[in-house]
Amino acid sequence: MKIQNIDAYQIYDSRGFPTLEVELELENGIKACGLVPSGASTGQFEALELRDGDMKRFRGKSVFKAIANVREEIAPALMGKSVFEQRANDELMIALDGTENKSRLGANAILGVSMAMAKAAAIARDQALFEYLGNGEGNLIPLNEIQILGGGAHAGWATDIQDFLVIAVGAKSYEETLEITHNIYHAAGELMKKLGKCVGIADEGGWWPDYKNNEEPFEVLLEAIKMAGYEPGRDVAISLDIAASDLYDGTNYSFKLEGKTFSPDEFYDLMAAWCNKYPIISIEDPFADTDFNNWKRFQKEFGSKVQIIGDDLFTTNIKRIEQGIEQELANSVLIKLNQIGSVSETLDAINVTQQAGWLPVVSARSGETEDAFICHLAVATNAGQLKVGSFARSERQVKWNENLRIQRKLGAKARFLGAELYRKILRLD
Ligand code: 2PG
Ligand code: MG
Repeated sequence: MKIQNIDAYQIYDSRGFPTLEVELELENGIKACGLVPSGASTGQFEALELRDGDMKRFRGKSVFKAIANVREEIAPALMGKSVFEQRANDELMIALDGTENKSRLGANAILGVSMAMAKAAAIARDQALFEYLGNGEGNLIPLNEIQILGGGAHAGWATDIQDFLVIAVGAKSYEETLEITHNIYHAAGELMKKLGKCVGIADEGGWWPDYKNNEEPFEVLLEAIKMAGYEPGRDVAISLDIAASDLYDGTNYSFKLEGKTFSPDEFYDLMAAWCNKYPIISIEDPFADTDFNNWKRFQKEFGSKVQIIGDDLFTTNIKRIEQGIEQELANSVLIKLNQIGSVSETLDAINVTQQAGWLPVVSARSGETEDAFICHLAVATNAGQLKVGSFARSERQVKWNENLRIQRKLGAKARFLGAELYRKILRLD
């Protein structure tokens, strides 16, 4: 089944920023689209998102060059190739780009084509995307990590910490995780509004808080969990994305909200104190992407109690993940398609993570689209966990809802492990 045509055009993400949609057509007329997400707290080691930088158009954020690269360079190179040769076609685009970080053609251009190709191939095989990507082996419905309060780069630095999330560790089914999260999200909103602490909605749908320090949100989370009728730690655990690279200047960490500066040792102590004080099951980017000493020490001390996720640390980059595994920097990897820029490399990143006995967490970006590709990716690879921001707004809900559809399609074959999957890396008792 040959690729007959590839086109791209500018669409807009959940922040209203330009991104691109790629439409790929097969010789039999089948068409599929790949919609590219975009981050705000991006890691320095991510593949390059090509933007035009013309301040007269979309404040520099238009993607017309990436679109031209799809039309003028990628499309002619892939014309007539088999759509089922995902890896060879991805490699061809990577070679055509010729740079280490996809900076010539743009990771956004390459990823849009790569995603559209996988979707078109699945349709051509008359399979769901998760079946095609996983060769029929994927059947694990992920446990979700859901944001209740947003901060950092997603909420005008209302808090220095980026994500305050919950994980319904006591849930026995995917539906139950959604019900629990729904109840907590609304309990937290009501509580914060009553106290005058909610000033809006952050980029990923969580509440935009107004607090004086970074610890007050923990109290709200605990209170909201209890108000909703659950026991913190037993039914519902806390998860954090510190996004600490944003807080680090190469020497020290700082909290703008509190006007405090921390040496790396002091910041370590703070992260350790929070993990000891609160029912935290998962923590992402507790340290900067270059602060390997702290990562190593933290994994040694907390790696059997807490899921320690590298996001900016690894940027879905196989070489960086392998380095992390070798040096025992963490026990989990956040997986984002556009950090690396092709479907094949993302599948490889998940595979390397799982081979090491670590847990992958498939993730959306803060700038999302109506595409639910990541749900299929998570189920196809039996990744086990999904992070998609909060439990509100359609660019988020489209993902939570897609999991319900995938589960229906799998029928009796669908599995849900919930918090049991943490037994792979943590001593839960
Ligand atoms: C993150 C993501 C999603 P962004 O840091 O994990 O929450 O944010 O897409 O802005 O990098
Ligand atoms: Mg992150």
